[in-house]
Amino acid sequence: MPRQPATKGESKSVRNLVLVLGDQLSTSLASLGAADRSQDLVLMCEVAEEATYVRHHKKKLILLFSAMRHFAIELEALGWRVAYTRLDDAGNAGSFSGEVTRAVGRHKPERIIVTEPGEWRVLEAIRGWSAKFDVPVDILPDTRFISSNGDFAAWADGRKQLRMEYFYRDIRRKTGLLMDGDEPSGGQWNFDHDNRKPAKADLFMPHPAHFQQDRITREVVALVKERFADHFGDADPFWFAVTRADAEAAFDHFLATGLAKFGDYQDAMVLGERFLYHSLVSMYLNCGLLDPLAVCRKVDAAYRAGHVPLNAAEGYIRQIIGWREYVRGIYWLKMPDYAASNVLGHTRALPDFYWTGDTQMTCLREAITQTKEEAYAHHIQRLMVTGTFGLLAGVSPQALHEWYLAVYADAYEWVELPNTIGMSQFADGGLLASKPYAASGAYINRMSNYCANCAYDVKARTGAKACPFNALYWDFIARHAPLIKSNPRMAQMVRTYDKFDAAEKARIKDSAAQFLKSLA
Ligand code: FAD
Ligand code: DLZ
Ligand code: SF4
Repeated sequence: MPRQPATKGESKSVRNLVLVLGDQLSTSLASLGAADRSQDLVLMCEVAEEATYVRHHKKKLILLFSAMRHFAIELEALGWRVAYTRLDDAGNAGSFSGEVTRAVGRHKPERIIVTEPGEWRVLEAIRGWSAKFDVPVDILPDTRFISSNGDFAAWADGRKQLRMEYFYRDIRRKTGLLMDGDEPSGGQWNFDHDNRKPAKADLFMPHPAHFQQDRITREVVALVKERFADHFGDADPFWFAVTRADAEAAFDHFLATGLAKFGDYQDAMVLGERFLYHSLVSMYLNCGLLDPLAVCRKVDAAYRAGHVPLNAAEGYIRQIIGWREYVRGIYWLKMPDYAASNVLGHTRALPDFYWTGDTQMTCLREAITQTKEEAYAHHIQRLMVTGTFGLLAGVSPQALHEWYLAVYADAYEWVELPNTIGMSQFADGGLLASKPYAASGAYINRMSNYCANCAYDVKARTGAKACPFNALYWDFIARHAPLIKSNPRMAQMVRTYDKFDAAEKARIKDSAAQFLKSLA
């Protein structure tokens, strides 16, 4: 049983103060590499401001606070002195700036060292500390990413379109992952055309590894239930990994049970099957318990050993060294203005059912209910169910951004914001996505068995019983035709809409309006 981390650093003199944030739980951190464990003091703090700037899902709070407490113990075992402030400690100042103020007053360090944070908001605060405390502050690059912000800016410079595929190929070359000399393994960079199979409910579905709670986690569960009772989501059952060893075990379990079919079924959705062949490791990668490159090397090795097919290995590695790195590059290239992007001018309030799952639409009810219970939904549920519905209904991208940031255990602004604003809502006008992810109910019907179990008729375009995605989709095409008709991937849909007769167009408009009215 691990012991509790110290709540106060020893009073011995301190040279540098090394601030380690809750999503920096990696021993390879640049700030730790620049510090000296015999003279420097690590500061870690649980603070109310981070827990409440959006009302994070209870499971995310439990994961982070427990993983932070375990990481402090790991650091102490490695010989670091750690000053750890728990959320309920007397005198907790409630914010990073407040806790650093206390630590600077107590220890009078010569310098503060920190690895760059994952959010613009926090970076802005840290940039003010040197003047505020009259102590130099070293902000070091986050070397846990393969591409630095400077590398991405250099890649983006002068390009008209920032397409992920070309960025991804460069990272393949840089890392040697799935490369045979200068050529991609199998002679192709991308096997996505093999990866669009709808899963059948009677396939064998693996389940993610579950972990027992230890004393630290049980205390954190109680703390979060008491302090954050009004936050979205269920605290129980909590079975996530909270240590590096368990996160690695979770990934190894996926490697053995899920990876081989990841490619084939990554876009599939099945009623009652919440995880399918997905890995559920974004929450560990994003808080530092897993190293992205190490994970990809294991996948590469599994392919080379003949344990998994190439379309699975390539599809999986692309998500991590491609999409994950790319969206982070976009975030730091385009912030702070990116957060306010709203090219389509959408302003509708977020429907209440995003918080309750109380809707007759089976696809949305499934995605939202599992989000509430698991703090997890897979990519296609986020993109093509909750995301597409928000897009078609004209919900404010900023309201959706706040929702996605609050409800998932893996959500941090650097990764969530470009996925929501750019990929899902097309609010950046196509910087990130080549077309809006607008689709009628036919897409969900093709990729899932939701529609066969829904109160609405996926084949009907208009009327009270028609799948709401259908009228909303054509209404979206009609509303945004001036903007999207010049997009080669959307022009055909605009032409199809134009061919509908006036009566059908009126029915579409009326059905969409009636449905949206019912949401209010
Ligand atoms: P798998 O399907 O097993 O994929 C493997 C890994 O690839 C993931 O763990 C993740 O690290 C990475 N990955 C896959 N797709 C993406 C992507 N589009 N962007 C970045 N990394 C990706 N991901 C987050 O980590 N945090 C978020 O807050 C987040 N918000 C999202 C919001 C929206 C609207 C959308 C459409 C996607 C969002 N994603 C986010 C991306 C993706 O949905 C999750 O990374 C994925 O569902 C995590 O589940 P998994 O670990 O089982 O992933
Ligand atoms: C997300 C989060 C939460 C909920 N709580 C804390 C915390 O109490 N202490 C901490 O150091 N970090 C926390 N985090 C992660 C930070 O919000 C994250 O480091 C910043 O958003 C920058 O990515
Ligand atoms: Fe969703 Fe429409 Fe299918 Fe119902 S019929 S599950 S609302 S796509």
